[in-house]
Amino acid sequence: MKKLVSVIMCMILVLSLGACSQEEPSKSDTKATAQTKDTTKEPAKEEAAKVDEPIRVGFSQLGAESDWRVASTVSIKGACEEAGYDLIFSDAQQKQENQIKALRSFITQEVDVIAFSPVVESGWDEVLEEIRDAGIPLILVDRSTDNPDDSLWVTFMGSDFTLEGMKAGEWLVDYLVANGRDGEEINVVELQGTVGSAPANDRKAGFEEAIKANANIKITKSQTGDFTRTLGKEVMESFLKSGDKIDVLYAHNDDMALGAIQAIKDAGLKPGEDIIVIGVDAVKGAFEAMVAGEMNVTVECNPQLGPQLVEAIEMLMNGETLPKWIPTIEGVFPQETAADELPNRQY
Ligand code: GYE
Repeated sequence: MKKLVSVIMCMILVLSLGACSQEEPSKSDTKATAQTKDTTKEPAKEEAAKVDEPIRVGFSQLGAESDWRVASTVSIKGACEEAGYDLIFSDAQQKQENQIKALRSFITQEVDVIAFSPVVESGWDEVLEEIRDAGIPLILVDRSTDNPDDSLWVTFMGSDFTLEGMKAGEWLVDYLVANGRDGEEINVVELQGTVGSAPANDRKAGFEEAIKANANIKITKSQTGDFTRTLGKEVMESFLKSGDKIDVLYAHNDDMALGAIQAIKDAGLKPGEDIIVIGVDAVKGAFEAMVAGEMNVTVECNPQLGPQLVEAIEMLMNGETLPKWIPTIEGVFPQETAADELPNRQY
């Protein structure tokens, strides 16, 4: 496929510039600029046959730990299928070593494009270089890495997790003021996402930044629940068992918040009233909990990245240059908006 794009690019260059290199085009040629985009209009007969060869995409998903993740997988598989791609999909079950294995197998299979959602931020340097050396374009989906060399990937598409954390913290500050509780000692317990992951690191930092001017709001306990409902419940149970005063739960995703809501109820308390519950993701379950009055707010994080991924792959295959970051646009949904919004939620 990429060879074809390059051949077509050359054909156009012959027409427009009267010259074309006979050299074997390299895979990175697919990253050339957009001026050759219309060249596919009238391909020669044998080239037309190759146009039909499906684009081969290797996608390494990090797991299936939350409703968000499941929705993201559905979106990616659906969009790739609709685009007619040959998708090689691999689920790493939250294990970095499984992702590295999958990435190496995509290199061996010489796919046209590799896309992946890194489970944690660190530890990818070697495999990212192997992908670059193989000349396969790489797209980071949903989570980024801490490697400072952004020439290793074509684009990162996903959310601003720091901003999401800030929105959660700002909502809390405003909510306390609106309810006449500003100045009151407020103890927040935090359920962190997967240790070392970009959304856990950044949602923590963003929230802390947003509350830091309010000395009365303190994070008194903070532990990972690995983004799962089961651990969210277990960790919240242990927080509650300590007997310390808890005013607010800030969970880095809705699944952990929903698990914690169960723990709060089991302890004979009213989630959403006795303890303010803040989540992130805006999955359907959070809206149901808000309608039931058991959760106070969720900050949106959009998992429907499939169509964006396909759009990026098409641009790449057409030789267009992609922006280094394709950010996702997201909102905040407080409890009072939940009943109206619930019917619109697709995941
Ligand atoms: O918030 C959480 C999931 O990386 C943005 O991962 C994603 C996060 C999402 O497990 O629910």
